Amino acid sequence: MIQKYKYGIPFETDAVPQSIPCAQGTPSCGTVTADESGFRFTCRMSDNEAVYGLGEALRGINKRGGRYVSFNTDQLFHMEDVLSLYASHNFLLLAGECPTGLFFDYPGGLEFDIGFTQQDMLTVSCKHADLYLYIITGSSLTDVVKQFRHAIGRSYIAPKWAMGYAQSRWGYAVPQDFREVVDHYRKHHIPLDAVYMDIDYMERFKDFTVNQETFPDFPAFVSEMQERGIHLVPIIDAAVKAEAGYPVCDEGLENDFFCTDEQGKPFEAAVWPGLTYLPDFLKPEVRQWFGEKYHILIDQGIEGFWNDMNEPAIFYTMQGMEEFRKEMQDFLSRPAEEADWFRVRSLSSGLCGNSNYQQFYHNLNGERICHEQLHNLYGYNMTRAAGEAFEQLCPDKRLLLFSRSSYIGSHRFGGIWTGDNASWWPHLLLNIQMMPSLNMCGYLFSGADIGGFGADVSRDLLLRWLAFGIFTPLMRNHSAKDTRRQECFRFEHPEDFAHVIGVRYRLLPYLYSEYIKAALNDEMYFRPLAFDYPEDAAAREVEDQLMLGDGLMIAPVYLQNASGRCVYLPEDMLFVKFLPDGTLHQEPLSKGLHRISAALNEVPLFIKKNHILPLAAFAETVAALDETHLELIGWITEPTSYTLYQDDGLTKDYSNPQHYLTLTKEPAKP
Ligand code: MIG
Repeated sequence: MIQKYKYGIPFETDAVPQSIPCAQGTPSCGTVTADESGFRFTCRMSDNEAVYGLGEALRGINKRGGRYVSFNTDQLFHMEDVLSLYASHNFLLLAGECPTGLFFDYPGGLEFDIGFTQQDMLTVSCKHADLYLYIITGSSLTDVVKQFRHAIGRSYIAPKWAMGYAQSRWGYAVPQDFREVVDHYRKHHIPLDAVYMDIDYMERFKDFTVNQETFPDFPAFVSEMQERGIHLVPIIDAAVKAEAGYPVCDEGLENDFFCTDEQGKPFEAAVWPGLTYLPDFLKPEVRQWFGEKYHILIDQGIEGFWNDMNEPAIFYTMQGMEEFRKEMQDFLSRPAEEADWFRVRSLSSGLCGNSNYQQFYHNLNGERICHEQLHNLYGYNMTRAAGEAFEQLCPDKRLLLFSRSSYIGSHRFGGIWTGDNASWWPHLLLNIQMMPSLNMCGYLFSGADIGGFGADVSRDLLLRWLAFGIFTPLMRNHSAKDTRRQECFRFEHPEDFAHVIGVRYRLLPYLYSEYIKAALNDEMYFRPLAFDYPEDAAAREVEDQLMLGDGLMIAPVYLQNASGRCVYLPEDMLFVKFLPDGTLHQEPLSKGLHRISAALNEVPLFIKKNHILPLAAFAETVAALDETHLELIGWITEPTSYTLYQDDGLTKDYSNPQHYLTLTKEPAKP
């Protein structure tokens, strides 16, 4: 059951398209105070009551014991004590006696204190008491999530090719950079379906342009890549370069499509292109206008995009620079003082700070609203602009779309990647822990930068990360400029990488089937063990293993120099290891604790007893997969079946019964 409570005058975020009448009275769970001083929800938690949710947030699967702030931030350092990442996924799931979901539909900064200040207290608070609170109760954690997911609407579905392995790197600039990547991948028979284009393909970082000097015939280059089985996926940044004669800028100015400053003039902020304007994506007409621009690249053969910098990220404003210069002049005009160092340091880092969000406005239905109050909706509405436009531009075709910033609601239009992580071992674990939380909030097509974005990767970290990344719907290796080159072929024994990535393709019939079914049925693709085994106290505390779809459990190795790990089996399972020679190690294991070994070039997974895992033969692209000949593996003691979803991977005829195949397997004769 979902109950919706209204406080003050909420902004309509469209996070919940399902119409739910507002309940009267006070919520059945917790205590609310809502007045001029703000909004505050408090609720006592019982000992050991786990709290799940928050989607893209730091720390473990169980969020208890921490603080979190929903305030979308271009966050370069994902450390344990950082409170905000790029997203606001204000959904919590209390795993007490009666599983309860809470969704705070509030577009500004929102704070969660989940037993941090006081161990048994949950407090959620914000400055303005204008919001909707949804309280969802159900028979189980899974049931609550399903109801919530149903209310927020069906998750975006990516084309199948987008589940192939992809290589990306900030710095690829000229055709040769892309050709080199593809040449090496093909030479070493490491599967590859896509190469991402970061900002350097554009003409001076102008959205919807392609640098004509470096790509004189872009459509020809796109089709050259397509002929080699490669999809190019360009980036689009939120901000539009302020430059007379650049059509996107001119049109935006003519039509008042940009956010404005205090004086009502288009607000200027600097990002990669230099000074830019910020499209006011909260206006439907701006979404339509900006969304249609994607056709410029679609017409040249492009089938997918990633939207970046849409928190929105701001490096500085001219006003901020002016103040900075004044301070510097004052500093230079007199002898140095001890405190100067601290002042100068905070001055320059403060330029890109959150104070910028108070300085510009959205103009909606004749009302001027300060950006800060609607801040968390910006990236959502950029994704929505593209998603809505794709429905118009190519109604029958799935395009790839994912974003950096998000708010619940954007999951209907695109996926997300989890931003600028680093090549640190703990970020591999973070990736594992974040995935089920994202699924709770509707983000199924998602993944982290495999190998880590910042810092220098090591070969073993990349291999271990890939051995987890093969399970995430978005499987992309991406890294920052000036870090160690991270393409698989740069390391010793590329055949090990070919093998590990190859397992993704062997599993793809199952992974794709589970991904689509999860989207169509409002289910989670990745689940914490606690969801499937709520009565099992040991399973409830597992933070480094995940259930995946119908019959799988995964337990990735995420520590350096480990030749294996301990795994808790909540029931009897078949331990399967994909060995580098292409064969499988299969070993039935009984419920309980086990220590398994897994070399760097091996991929371990577990299949629940009496469940089937279909496997395809190795292929180098999704298009080359032979899905008519599937090997069925499993520890089968009774006749067992599996419903496999298969379609063309590109159109949207999801409900066609012909897409559902029943695979059956009989126990082996003694
Ligand atoms: O200020 O486009 O998260 O994936 O490579 C950095 C360059 C801007 C941030 C993205 C990252 C991307 C980078 N971008």
